[in-house]
Amino acid sequence: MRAVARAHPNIALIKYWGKRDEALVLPMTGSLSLTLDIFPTTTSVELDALASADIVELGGETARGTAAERVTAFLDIVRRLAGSSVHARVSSRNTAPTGAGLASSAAGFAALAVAASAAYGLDLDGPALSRLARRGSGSAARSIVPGLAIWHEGDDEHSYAEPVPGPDLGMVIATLDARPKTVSSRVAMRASIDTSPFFPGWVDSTRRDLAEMLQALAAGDIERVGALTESNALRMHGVMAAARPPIRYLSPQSVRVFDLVSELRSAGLAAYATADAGPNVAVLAPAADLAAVRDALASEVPAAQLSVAHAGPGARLVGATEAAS
Ligand code: 2P0
Repeated sequence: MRAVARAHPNIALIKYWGKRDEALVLPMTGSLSLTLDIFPTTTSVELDALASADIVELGGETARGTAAERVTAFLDIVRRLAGSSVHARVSSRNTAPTGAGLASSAAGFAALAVAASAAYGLDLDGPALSRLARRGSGSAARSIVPGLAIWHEGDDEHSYAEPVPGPDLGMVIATLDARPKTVSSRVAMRASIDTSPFFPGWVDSTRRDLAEMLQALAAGDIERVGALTESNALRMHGVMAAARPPIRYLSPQSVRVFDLVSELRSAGLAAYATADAGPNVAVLAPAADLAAVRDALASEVPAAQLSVAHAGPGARLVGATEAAS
């Protein structure tokens, strides 16, 4: 069987930073994100009864080392669920600019979860797909879901993402530095748990932020949604700044964008900044204001590559699943 799936990246408004269980990828807290409509990843999975190992191709090149091992470990989970020992050919293509900090592992493992489960004949509903995607990369659990998504903390059975209603929000992604990061988020999360004295405070305050965010979204209170988004991101960066040795992903240019976004607010635009495990900044705004935010940033930070994103679709099969020829 062969199946092809497509998924989009997501950016968290309330961040996932720290695992309670590394093997099952269970988060310390819930998180909440917006799946975007730009930079999709398309992945095909084809079963090959004659192959003696999985064959993994990423961006047209044969994957080796950790990247290939993560895909094979993920397929092992799918095979266990399907009661199969057949290997697969996986081919995945990512459209985000390399190193854009656009959670390509989220889109990648969400697309792989949908394609692999279909190819192996599993019939999984949304929560089951999200639980499966989570095993590949935590944030992938959220890219299964369209638009606003909450990923619940909890045990293996209950830790999945599901849609959350809310206002029509989008993001302007400011890519400031496309070089790959030197510390992976997986390693940085572990260092934060092990050495940052602020980590317990992060867990408590993020749980409160998440509850408050759900109320603000339900009320359509964009100012509250934005203020929580910006504050939660800076708290995450504060937690890792307090690790030993310290971890800092934000660059002087990132900080400059946070300042510019604050100036945009003074000028009357509802714009709020967030940043993940890298120097690039995502600016949250009502969908109707995204073009104005992009134009304002374009004149102030001409070196940044700016991409406008609206709420995007959840991971899904593209075309019919078919018997391999
Ligand atoms: C997030 N990040 O909520 C946070 C904010 C980065 C900063 O989820 O170890 O690639 O594969 O579960 O999902 C990035 O972490 O980590 C991430 P793993 P993942 O979007």
